[in-house]
Amino acid sequence: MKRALITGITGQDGLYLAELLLSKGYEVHGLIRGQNNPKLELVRNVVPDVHLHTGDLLDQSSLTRTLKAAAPDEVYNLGAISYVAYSWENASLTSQVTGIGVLNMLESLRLWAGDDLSGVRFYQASSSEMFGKVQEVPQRESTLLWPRSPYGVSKVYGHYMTINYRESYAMHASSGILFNHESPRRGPEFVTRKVSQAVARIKLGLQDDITLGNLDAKRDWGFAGDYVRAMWLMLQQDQADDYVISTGSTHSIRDLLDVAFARVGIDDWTPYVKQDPRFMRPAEVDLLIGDSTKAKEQLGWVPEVSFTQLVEMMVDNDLAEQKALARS
Ligand code: NDP
Ligand code: GDR
Repeated sequence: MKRALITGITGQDGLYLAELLLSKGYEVHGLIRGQNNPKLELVRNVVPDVHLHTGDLLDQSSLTRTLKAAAPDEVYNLGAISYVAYSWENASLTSQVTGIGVLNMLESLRLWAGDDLSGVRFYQASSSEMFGKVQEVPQRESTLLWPRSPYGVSKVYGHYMTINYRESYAMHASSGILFNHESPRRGPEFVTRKVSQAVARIKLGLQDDITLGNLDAKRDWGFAGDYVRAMWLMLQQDQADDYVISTGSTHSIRDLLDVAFARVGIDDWTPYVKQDPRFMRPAEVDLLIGDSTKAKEQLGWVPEVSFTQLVEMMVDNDLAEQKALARS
């Protein structure tokens, strides 16, 4: 039985990945931080078979201790401060967790495994946010990185540190450059979930409107369940490498509003949507669209859920969730 360790187990991707690995017969370990993590109950409900270890990416000895206890064949480093807007307000902390946290994990792996790193494989959660200011359309593995947020800069650090450990120590360390991926488990601070929750509440008469920032930014949105499959596939290859994971289609926030409101029978959303500079960013990533040809050819990976299916899935889930909340 293979063993895997997931950091960021309480997050959207951590839960989907844990479900996937358990379904494949893995023994799954998760790193959980904090004295009384509010997501602990969720993890225990969704994936009760996961073994949890207390630790933090900022506390290297907790990582080394966790590696000793879990003895993983595969490590998926998903833990991060992942909300881009927050990263300007907490730039130093974001750099520590999202950037240096990767180094802490890589060093812990080296300390734990010693000179022979052949028994362990590492996945780093890199991001399309590293592309930032548009240099090439669509973006692929070779596209110049030009991050536009403290989060993006931190991810570039983690990305190159992963490559550096692969080249320096012959580590099986891969980086997935994942474009935005969403699901009913997406945090409510991200725009897709903010919209799907608001649309459900507006439909049910629980909320009057929604206030957003930039409606013109374009993102390549996919389904998180599809994307965790790509993470696993990367660690099953003979050689470690870096892969862009994306759908190859891009949509604006306006397109997102079109599909989400249409799902509840509202064709004109303009009366329900307000804009506030509070939700604008100091620097924006205007256009993301990925070319995942390499992942298709080498991993056999293709996304299965379309943009419309994804948004409708999220709105339907929030309608059911809000109805249940209103009843209780
Ligand atoms: P989430 O924000 O849902 O989850 C982030 C996870 O990181 C949480 O489990 C959180 O735990 C954990 N975490 C935060 N700080 C620390 C810390 N100091 N030590 C250990 N763990 C910590 O993110 P997603 O699931 O959406 O994303 C997973 C990874 O993929 C992240 O690294 C993200 O940056 C990256 N990514 C995500 C994309 C997306 O579109 N979803 C696209 C590209 C990359 P806690 O509950 O304790 O806060
Ligand atoms: P992003 O996701 O920054 O791409 O990072 P987010 O959903 O936060 O923003 C997407 C776009 O929507 C615009 N926007 C708003 N965003 C939020 N959150 N709230 C609003 O009210 C709002 N109005 C407009 C933003 O300006 C932006 O252009 C996500 C995260 O998961 C990262 O961790 C990951 O690395 C990248 O995706 C790929």
